[in-house]
Amino acid sequence: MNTYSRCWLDYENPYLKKGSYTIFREQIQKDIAFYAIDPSLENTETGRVLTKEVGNFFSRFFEYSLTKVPKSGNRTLSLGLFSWPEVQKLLEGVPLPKYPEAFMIRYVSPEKGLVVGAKDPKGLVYGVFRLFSLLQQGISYTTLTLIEEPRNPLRILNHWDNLDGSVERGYAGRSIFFENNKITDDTDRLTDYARLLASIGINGVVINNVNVKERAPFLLTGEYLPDLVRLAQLFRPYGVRLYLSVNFMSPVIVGGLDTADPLEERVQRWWQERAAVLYKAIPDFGGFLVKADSEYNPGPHTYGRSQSEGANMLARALRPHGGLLIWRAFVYKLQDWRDRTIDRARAAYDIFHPLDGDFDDNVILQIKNGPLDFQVREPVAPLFGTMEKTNQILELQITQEYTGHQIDLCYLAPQWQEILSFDPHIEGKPATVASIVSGSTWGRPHGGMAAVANIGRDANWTGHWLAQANWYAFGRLAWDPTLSAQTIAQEWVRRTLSNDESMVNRVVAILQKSWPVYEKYTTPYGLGWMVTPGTHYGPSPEGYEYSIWGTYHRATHTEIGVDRTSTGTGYTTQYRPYWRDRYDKRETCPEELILFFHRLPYTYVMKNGKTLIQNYYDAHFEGYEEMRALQEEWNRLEGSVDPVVFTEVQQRFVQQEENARQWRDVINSFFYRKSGIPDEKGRPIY
Ligand code: GCV
Repeated sequence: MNTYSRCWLDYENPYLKKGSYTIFREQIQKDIAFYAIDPSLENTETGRVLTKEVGNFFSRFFEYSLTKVPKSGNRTLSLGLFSWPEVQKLLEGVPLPKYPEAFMIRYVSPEKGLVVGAKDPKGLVYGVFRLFSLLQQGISYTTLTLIEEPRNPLRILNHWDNLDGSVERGYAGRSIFFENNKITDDTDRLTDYARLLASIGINGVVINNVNVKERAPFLLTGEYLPDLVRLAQLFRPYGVRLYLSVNFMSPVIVGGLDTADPLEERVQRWWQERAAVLYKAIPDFGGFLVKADSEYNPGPHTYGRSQSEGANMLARALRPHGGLLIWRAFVYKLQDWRDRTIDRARAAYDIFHPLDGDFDDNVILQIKNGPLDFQVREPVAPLFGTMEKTNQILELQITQEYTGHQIDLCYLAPQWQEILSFDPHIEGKPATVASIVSGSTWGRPHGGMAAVANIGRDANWTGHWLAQANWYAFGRLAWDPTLSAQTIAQEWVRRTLSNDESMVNRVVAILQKSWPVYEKYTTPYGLGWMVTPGTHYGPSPEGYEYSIWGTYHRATHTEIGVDRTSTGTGYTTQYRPYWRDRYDKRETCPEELILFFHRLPYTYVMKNGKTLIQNYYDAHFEGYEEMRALQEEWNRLEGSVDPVVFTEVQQRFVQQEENARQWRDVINSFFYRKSGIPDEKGRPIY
């Protein structure tokens, strides 16, 4: 009996073994009876992992075992590096991918069998998991020639886990890594975690919160080293590198120095020594992630130094060991709400854009998708189109801080897809956020995607069962940002809930509608920030209005929103002219973001001929009804999915209904009470 879910790697899930499964199984049993592994991997961790995975998959999913043979041949699954002559023989004449982590899967013939070849051991692990994914979905392999390589070099999860076991913005139970200021030793679960990551191509994990507080700075000391070594060893065969968040003040907090000034030699030496100790113990340690000069976390500004001076100092300590320094661009000042000269949305660009070209080559700037903070919808951060000489990582949030706490359903891949495909309109250079962060637009050596994990110790890992799809989707998009949210959802449902075609379509439809529905009953048109302060769940229209956080809508009885145009706060001038001009004008500004960029009267007439306030009322009434329709559609799936999954999701929908009703009525009442304008349709407003 499993105490926790194997998610999309549950090869015994009976709901996946229905319909055409039996025919498929008979076929594969005829076609594949043996397996062979590259002898150069025989005594390596990768070799052991592959052997285990092959055994596990065939015995549990297809319910028969493959016999190990020394070489490729009749009815054999051959697994090896491109350097293995057996693989070369099987892939003769086929152009092989050249990049690290790439793999190739090919069914050669019944006599020669199926081959997974790769450039390096990591690629081979990815290839094997990919093959199993295809087989699990019942995809025909007899004409298969598949070459894949990741578009992003870095595909990293950020855990906001604290050493006491709590998780900041975590909605899935306690940390899988920490408890009582110790690193946990639940090897089985952590190994399954690493397997799940490898199976979707994630190659790095930052295990601790970017707010490095209480005991967390001590992760850098000898005290935790043996446990970090243990974690790194556990991750290594799955191609996952370990990273740590560090506190910029560490030299003072744990080093006994009286300063953390990046230009002080003693400080530099301290970091160099810490890095050397870490790398001696963990040669493939990934590097540091830093939140500095942000939300009470000190940084170089404390000493009058710039962000690049701070980042480069740390990067130079890591550089001799091949380490990376990931520096967050989430830097802004807390403010007095009375002060209208400050617009928080401007902060990252104002601080970092002048530093383009100043960062060392092993520094990567990690930029949140939008200029504020993971709202249900924000424009894409302007730094993405304007930092030509800086490595960049896109930071997304899988954990649903502002999108329903994994109580409300919100499949985020459609949002991420929009962000990744955004074209910043760089003059003379076709580009998207995806191509920029991958490094390809400007030929940067490093780049990729990171996301704040939604994972905890709950039996289903993510609180809401369907929130597993967000974890899954992040990995798949980081591997290939051109995949569609719909395709990923289909894949996830087929591997997790049911392989029945009509079930797949119905669950995918629920997932695909969930983000737009959540947006409608919360804060559409780019308004954001009407959440309950602190928790960020449920409505509180003026909760952030008179606070220090710089997130205001400044509603009066006639109008609402912040004027961020060229003649307002000037935020739009941070974009390339194409977008600046479009965002500047009400007529050309995309309506889904209009209240992000413009301050509008409630009576402003929108493209559909209705006023802004009427659209707001309609969105909330409709959003609630649409949420109810998703709930009812789920209720109709009883009997077609695992009963535990069915019931637990059903319970979440009950909570979501209450939340959606609350949002609808609180927001509508707020608008009505401010404006005195009634709903044209006379629906109840309080
Ligand atoms: C980890 C928001 C969240 C904080 C988070 C911060 C960040 O402000 O509410 O919990 O801190 O973002 O991204 O650093």
